Amino acid sequence: MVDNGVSDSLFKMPTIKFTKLFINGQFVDSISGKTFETIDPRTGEVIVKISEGTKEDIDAAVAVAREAFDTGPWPRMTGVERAKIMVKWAELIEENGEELAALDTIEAGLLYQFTKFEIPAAADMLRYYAGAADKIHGKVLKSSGQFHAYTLMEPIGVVGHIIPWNVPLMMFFTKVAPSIAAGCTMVLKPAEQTPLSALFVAHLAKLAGVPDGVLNVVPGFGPTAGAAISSHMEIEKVSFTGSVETGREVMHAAASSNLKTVSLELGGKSPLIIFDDADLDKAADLAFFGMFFNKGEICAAGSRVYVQEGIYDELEKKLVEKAKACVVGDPFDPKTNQGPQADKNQFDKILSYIEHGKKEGATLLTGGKSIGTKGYFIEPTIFSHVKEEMRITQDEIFGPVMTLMKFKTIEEGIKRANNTRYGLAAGIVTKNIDTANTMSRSIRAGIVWINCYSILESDIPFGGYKMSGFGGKDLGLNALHKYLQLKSVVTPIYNSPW
Ligand code: TXE
Repeated sequence: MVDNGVSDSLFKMPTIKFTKLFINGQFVDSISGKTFETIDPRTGEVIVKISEGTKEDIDAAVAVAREAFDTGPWPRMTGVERAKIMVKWAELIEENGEELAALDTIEAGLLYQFTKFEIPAAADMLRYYAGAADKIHGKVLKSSGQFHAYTLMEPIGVVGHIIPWNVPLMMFFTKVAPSIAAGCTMVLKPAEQTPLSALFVAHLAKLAGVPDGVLNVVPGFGPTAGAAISSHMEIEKVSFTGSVETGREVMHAAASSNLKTVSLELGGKSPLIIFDDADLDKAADLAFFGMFFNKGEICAAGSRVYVQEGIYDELEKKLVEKAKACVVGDPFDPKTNQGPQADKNQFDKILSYIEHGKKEGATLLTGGKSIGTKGYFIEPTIFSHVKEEMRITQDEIFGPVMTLMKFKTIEEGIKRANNTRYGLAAGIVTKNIDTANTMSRSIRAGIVWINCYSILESDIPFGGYKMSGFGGKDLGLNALHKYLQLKSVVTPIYNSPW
């Protein structure tokens, strides 16, 4: 064991096979020949060099995606034909699951035991949208007598996907599965921290029979490759998950280029409200999981925990015990509960928020420090005596930092839960159905979990209210419609005067 908890014997570096841009069904060097390094967050050391896509590479990828959309088979196939290929792709993902899981663990610090769930979930997402691919249709409209009219649902065209690093494969398929089922072609930029699994699944897409040019993956940085997507004149839609600040830039670029449609899934500062009637142990488990799952790098993390006064002291005690017992270390080790933060920026950001919290006068109940001298490990941290206006209560920290607060009445619970510029998710813990119903209707968030937390499945729409985003939800059948557009067709019935 070295001092950051990474055991050499558990170091499972997979052989890295794909490090170049995937354009038109081929792995190619970037036009500039530039590369960048992807980093192992367990050690801060380089894993491998990746070809760095810039504007020229995005242009090349968009050109082939355009060609594939305008003249290629993908948008013209039947839904059943697309579905067969998607199902084959899902099978290949499962067959290569261990290797894919290791790539997300090694780049993003996800627990290996979790990535093994991530793989079948990603494959099922493909199957879910494959099942919808042949059910895309319009409607026959009321005729005026002379005219027959109907609608068609058509793929929107070339799509640009810009995704983050926190759950790389889930993010990839959240965007790609519905858009590819819809018949779109696309260019996807993975986050610079986590390009490996995206490149690997692109290779599997080709093996499954996805035609060249339909799916292009261009790793690179945000201000260059990412901005080239959001400002591209030949991309009809951009779908983005990431920070509010970058979401704004994406919107600006879309507005000042070709007015492409934009979907944004941005951050959150989600409340979990626990009422006096809750089962204490279950509530503590749920609050702990809701906040610390994936080291807090989950946009829906329940980072503001409000506990009703009758059970506050006991619950606080239980949460602190859990945090102290949490094993932070090598994400490949099955005994580990929390791996490293995904990168140095994130690590520094979280530690600086912890310092803010202390300076602002919150009480640090447990944690608050980094662990070891290598890698990006941070103790699970809980603050109490937190005020609503503090930065640790208002800003998305995206790390293992819980703010614990006390409330008295249901009205106060509602008011404080809604006291945020975000509106991604919320959780309620109660045995009282009236309380659950009142809360779920009063909280302004895109998803409300009652007596559970962070349950995300292919058929449950996910996306925010307020500054957590807009432009159509991810997941669910609604997501398919983000990548379709409606056309009306009108024709005279007979004996037309026209
Ligand atoms: O995000 P960015 P970062 C939040 C979380 C985190 C913070 C910063 O609070 O601490 O954002 O993370 C690409 N034009 N979330 O810096 O910058 C970038 O290359 C086009 C919440 O990683 O938003 C990457 O692919 N693209 C979140 C993607 O945008 C640009 C998940 C996300 O990066 C760009 C991640 C530009 N100008 C972070 N600049 C969630 N909602 O789940 C960057 N990118």
